[in-house]
Formats: sequence, structure tokens, C-alpha cells
Amino acid sequence: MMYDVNKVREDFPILAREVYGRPLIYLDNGATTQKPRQVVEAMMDEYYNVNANVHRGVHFLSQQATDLHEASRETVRKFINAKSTNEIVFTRGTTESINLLAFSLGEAMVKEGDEIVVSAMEHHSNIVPWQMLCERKGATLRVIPMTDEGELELGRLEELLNPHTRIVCCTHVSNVLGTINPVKRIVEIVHAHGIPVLIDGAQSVPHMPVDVQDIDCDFFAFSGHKVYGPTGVGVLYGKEEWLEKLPPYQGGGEMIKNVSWERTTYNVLPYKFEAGTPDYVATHALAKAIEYVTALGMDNIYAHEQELTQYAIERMQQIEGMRIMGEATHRDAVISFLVGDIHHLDMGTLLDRLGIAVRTGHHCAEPLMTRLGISGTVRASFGLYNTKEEVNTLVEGIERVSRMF
Ligand code: 7TS
Repeated sequence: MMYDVNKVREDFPILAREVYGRPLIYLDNGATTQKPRQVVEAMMDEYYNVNANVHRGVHFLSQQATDLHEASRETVRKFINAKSTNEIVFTRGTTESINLLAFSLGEAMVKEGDEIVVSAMEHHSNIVPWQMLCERKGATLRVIPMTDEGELELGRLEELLNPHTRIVCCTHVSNVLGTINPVKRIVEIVHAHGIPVLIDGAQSVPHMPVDVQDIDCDFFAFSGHKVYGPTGVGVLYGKEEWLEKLPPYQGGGEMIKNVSWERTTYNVLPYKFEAGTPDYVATHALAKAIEYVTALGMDNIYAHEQELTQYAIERMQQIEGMRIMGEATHRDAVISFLVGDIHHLDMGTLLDRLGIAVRTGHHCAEPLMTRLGISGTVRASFGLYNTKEEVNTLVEGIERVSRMF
């Protein structure tokens, strides 16, 4: 099947709008993606026609809403190839997924003197929850170092592992460098020591096929809003044998079996980790987003974005003073750059005036910025609807801004 990007764009009404009288060129997909009609309409339809709280009522609407919510869990399971829907916990997003894990795993098995390992290229949401855990328990955070090219030094991962290591946490794709980390290999190395692995899939799930059983990671987190779904919903995948061992994160409705003044027992998986009314409209819409990208084909999306990224890098490298951060062999649709000594904020602000939306700053990865010796970058991140023409406009825009300095 030919991937027809212009046809795809018709599904995203926002792409037709103008900003400052210019056609919008949306290149901030790493932060969040735009939504196709299929997703927005599913949300409207549910609020107009189905809305009722899930898992609670005997009445018709409640059962229908519950069916949609639970069918979404199955859609997510299939999408990342988990073994069972018991392994799919709905959260508010990657950040909440990681906080849940850091809390529950921390309660179950982290004590003074233990160690947690993260990588040098993590987003703050895969650093800070682990730092907070270390502070609570008197544990130590250790870091897998990175080469100047932006690849993790796997040879040195081994040195970091010891009987005190409780978990290794690593991003699948860097939201700054675009590096695609060899997660299967990382899991292999870490599992040889009997240690579990969390993969942060926030930046991989929207761009490539993901199979959690093939990766063999113990935990995997991602956000709905980065994969063309709604805000406010995300997923924590965990192998059933691990989730069974961990205590609940929050207490409340839904996560209990029985409550009395003397003793409360907890619900079965995955509900044990889902206290309170879930965002069942968002879970249903997330399923619609997954159906949408699956119909296009994750392989086709990957191929389209790889071609776009290669093209963009080749063209951008010809710009005088261009410095692209990260030269990993396997890289995804994220390009962080600086031009000469133009401040990232100035570049971003002036590109915005040309209708080009890019992200500027430290991208919630301050330790990585320190490693690179910079305070921030300009970042263009592509999605399934971006085109070569848009890349051309970006390149012309960067050249135009550069001439002004
Ligand atoms: N992990 C990675 C690798 C991310 O890129 C992000 C968000 C998160 C976790 C957190 O996701 P959330 O949905 O819970 O907020 N990254 C970005 C970004 O690069 N620009 O804005 C948000």
C-alpha cells in the first residue's frame, strides 16, 4: 500500500488552519500530536450517547460504557502485544505510569543501600520519581553513561549492576536526540542479573511497531496524547507476575474487593492499580487512535517518518553553522539543533512567526543538556502527517532566521 500523506492530512482538521496568516507547520509532535476526526468524534459520540460511570451500574448505559472501556484495554493489549489484559493498567500518562511503578515497586522491594539505574538520556519523568524513591528509602540513583554521538555505553551498563540493583529504567527513544536504544539487548544484559527493566515508550509507540513480549521488558509506559489519542490517558504495562507482587499505588473506589473498618482487601489485576473513576471516554478514544494508526500500518508510519527525517537531516546539515545533537546510528523522527550562536528561544520564536511550531528549551532533560554542555536546543519532531514540503519550509525558515543574526 502506498502511504498517501495528503489523504492522511485530511483526517486532521487543525492542519488546515493558519497562524499569523501562514499555513500551520506543526513540528512539535514529541510534545503532543494532533487528533484525527475519528478520535474527536468518538469522544463526542460517547458523551452524547453513552456516558455513564463504568463497572458500577446494572443499567444499560453503564454496561455499554464499561464494554467500550474494557474493549479499549483489549485494543491496547493487542497493539503492544501483551499476553493478557490483566497486564494493561490505565493511567493518566507516562508520567503517572512511572510514578505508580516507582511507588509500588519501592514499597515492595527497595530499602536503604539499594540502587536504581536510569540512563543519561531520560526525560525528567523517568528521573524524578526514582530520585524521590531514593530519597524516601535511602537508596542511590546510578546512571548509564552516553557517548558523544548520543548512544548509551552498554559496555558500562554491566559495571553498574550488582546485588543491590532493584530496577533499570531506560527510554526506548530519546525525546531530544532521537536515539533508538537497543532495548532488547539492554533487557538481555539486565535480566542476566535477575533485575527487572522499565522501558519508557512515550517516544517510540507513536512511531514504530512495539512488541513488549519481544522486547521482554518487565514494565513499559506510554501516553495516549503522543499517539494521536486524547490527553489524560496513558498505559503502564507490567508482566502479570510482577504486578501481582506489587501493592496498590492509590486507594479508593474500584481498587478494592472488600472494605471494613478492620481490613480492606484489594481487587484483582489490573483494577488493583486503578483507583477512582477512570477517564473512560479517553480510554475509548485512545482505542480509536490505535485503530487509526494500525489501519495506516505502524511499519508504513515508521518508513514515512524515517524518510522524512533522513531528508530533513541532509538538508539541515547544509545550513551554515548547523549543529544537530546526536548522531546515533538508529534514530527516530526527532531533530534537536542549534545554529551558530543563535539562542534556541530566538530561533523558536522567529520560526513561530513563519507558522512553524517547534519546541525550544531543555525538553525536560536537564541532565542530558548538562552532558551536552548546552542550555537547550530547538527541536523539530515529526508525525505521520508531516511532509517534505514542510521540511523545505523549515529549512528555508532556519536560513531566513540565520540571515537576520
Ligand atoms: N518520557 C519521555 C521520553 C517523554 O518524551 C515524555 C514527554 C514523557 C516521558 C512524559 O510524558 P507525559 O505524557 O506523561 O507528559 N515529552 C515531552 C517532550 O519532549 N516535550 O513535551 C513533552
